[in-house]
Amino acid sequence: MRNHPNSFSTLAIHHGYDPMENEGALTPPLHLTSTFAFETAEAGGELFAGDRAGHIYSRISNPTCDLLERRIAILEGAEAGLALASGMGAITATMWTLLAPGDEVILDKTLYGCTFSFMQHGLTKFGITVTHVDLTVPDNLERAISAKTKIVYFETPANPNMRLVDIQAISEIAHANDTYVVVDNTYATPYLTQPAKHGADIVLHSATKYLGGHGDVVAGLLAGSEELVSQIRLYGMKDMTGAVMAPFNAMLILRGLKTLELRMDRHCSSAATIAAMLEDVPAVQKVWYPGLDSFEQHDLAKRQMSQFGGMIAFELEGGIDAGRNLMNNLQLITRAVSLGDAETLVQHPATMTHSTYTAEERALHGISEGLVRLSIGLEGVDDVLQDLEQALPSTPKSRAA
Ligand code: 7XF
Repeated sequence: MRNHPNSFSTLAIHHGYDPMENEGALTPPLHLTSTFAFETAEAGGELFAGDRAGHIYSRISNPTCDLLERRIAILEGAEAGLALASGMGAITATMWTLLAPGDEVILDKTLYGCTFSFMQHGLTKFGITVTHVDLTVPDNLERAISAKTKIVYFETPANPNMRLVDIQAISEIAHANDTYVVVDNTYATPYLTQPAKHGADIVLHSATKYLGGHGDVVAGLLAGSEELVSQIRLYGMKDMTGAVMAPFNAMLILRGLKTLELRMDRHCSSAATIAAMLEDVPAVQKVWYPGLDSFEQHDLAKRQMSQFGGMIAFELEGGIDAGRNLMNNLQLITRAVSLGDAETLVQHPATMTHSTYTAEERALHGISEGLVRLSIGLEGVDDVLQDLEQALPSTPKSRAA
């Protein structure tokens, strides 16, 4: 096996695959098959009983998905991985597996809109209590956690307002209370933060975003211990949601992972440049980017992230109307939801990704109505800067000709 376990990119490109075991094919084969033949009737029975290793049916496992699962596990520093149909598939399969009526889930205040909706309106229909706690202050968890609490769940950085949660501090409190920690690592990716190494039990992703990286696939991934991941595979994914990843999509994510490190370096350096420019514009009221000295949790960002990511949130003087004007004035930057693509994308959370919250809920959960979200892409940074500058109400002093 040509494994060089020290480098992120080397693992992302080589781990778990040897061309010489596959007729020399450089690119792993795409196993487009729904079902797998059994050598004998007895062998089929043994596979079902779990007494023999192998594949049965692609709603349980598939060799192309299996390679991707091994790659996300090693990149996250976890024992096992699981490939699912979407980020929401990863989230729902995890929750349906670990929870039972009577349990409580403690959530951070800010979550992606559909995650919030699933927890708030979905889980609560089935006798599960959902409690939102400001997890940016770990002591708040200490006060809120009880014998009923089964899972502590959060995003870091959170979509859309970039708040960070101290994974290690939260995990210590949760584990002292026999509670699982589930972290949505979509914004950071394992290249910037490996939550399992800070104590998270399950790390999950919308692989639609940076991991795929090209805006051509909807997919989800998760990683954790063999035991938990196997439970989620055989229950949450196989029976409760059926949210299985298609082998073709696994191939696209495997391809995306090969360049994750390169792409993230570019996303991060361009975002840092653009965040600094925005902060310099008089019409910009506030910029949220973990790499800025002005970012409230900058110290935690430096401890927990190797770089500060490709996402920026900001608010203009004049709130939502000014934000909409800016969005409509952009010529290169594309008005679209999703993130982590090669194209720089802009969207308005209150009316788009976070419109699943009511206005009152957004106020309670720290999602301001005027917030504009940028996903910085891979274009030449000067072109992105220029587009923002021509669309903003006034040119920043430091870049004025
Ligand atoms: O099911 P999906 O692959 O779309 O992933 C859901 C999801 C889970 N966690 C985070 C942190 C996410 O950002 C997402 C999807 N967010 C997109 C966005 O915020 O633009 C969805 C477009 S409405």
